[in-house]
Amino acid sequence: MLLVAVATAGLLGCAQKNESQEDENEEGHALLGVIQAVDEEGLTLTVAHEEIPDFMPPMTMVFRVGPGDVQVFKEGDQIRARMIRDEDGGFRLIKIWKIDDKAASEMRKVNERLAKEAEKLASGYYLAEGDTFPEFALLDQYGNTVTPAQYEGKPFMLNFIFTRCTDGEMCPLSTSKMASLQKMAADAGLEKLEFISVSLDPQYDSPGVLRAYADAYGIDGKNFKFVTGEREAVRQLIKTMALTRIEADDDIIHSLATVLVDGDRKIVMRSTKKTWEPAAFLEAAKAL
Ligand SMILES: [Cu+2]
Repeated sequence: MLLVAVATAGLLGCAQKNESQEDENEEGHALLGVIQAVDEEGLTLTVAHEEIPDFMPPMTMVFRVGPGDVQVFKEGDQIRARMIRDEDGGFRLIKIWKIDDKAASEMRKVNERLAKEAEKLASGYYLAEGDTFPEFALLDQYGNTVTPAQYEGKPFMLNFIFTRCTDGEMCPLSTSKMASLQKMAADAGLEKLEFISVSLDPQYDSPGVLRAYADAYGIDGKNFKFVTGEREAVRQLIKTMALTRIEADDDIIHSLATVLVDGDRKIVMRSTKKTWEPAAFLEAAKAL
């Protein structure tokens, strides 16, 4: 067991401490701490954590983490996570999120506007071609905030996926097609076109999980952001796109929406089919 006892009481005084998105029945223990070291090769984070009530006093420990987590986080980051035990008894952190009150409050302001836009839609209505894509603020696979406002003057492709999706015809195929469209656009000299994939599973898809997912597909993250964040913001986005999303056991049953948005944030092309064609979107993007 990799335990180093260090007093770390009172490390975190932030408001965000209590704003985790955890459910009562989530596995493991809620953990708050500060990263002391990142081991990229060993895939571990050394974290000085606060007391875990009824389980562990404050101490500094080495935790196993995912391959994306060692890319996203750095020494000094304040984090919240879930601590679980691997089968061999080793401690692992999952669902790791950086605590950043300033960024969180700025994102919340944007997402309040998103909620207002979603509320304005009468029931049964969604944003279609010709409508303005709503504002949102989510975190990408680098831990940076993404909002459509950052894309002013640049068209973007946007779709919805989640990393644990096992239906080969749904998310895995969509991601492959987005990745090939990214290549096709680059080959066509369409440098302005950007790509955004919104996670349908923000509770599981932390920035580190999305980082590992993008890497597994060999995706160049320069103009392709996988985003996640506030569950409520994702829910509102789903509503504006009229997506189905039903949680069933460990799975999420969902429909698809793939849109092309122009530099003025107007939706110019929208498909809800599994069979959406990258070539058709490429042609539409070329015409912008
Ligand atoms: Cu899926």
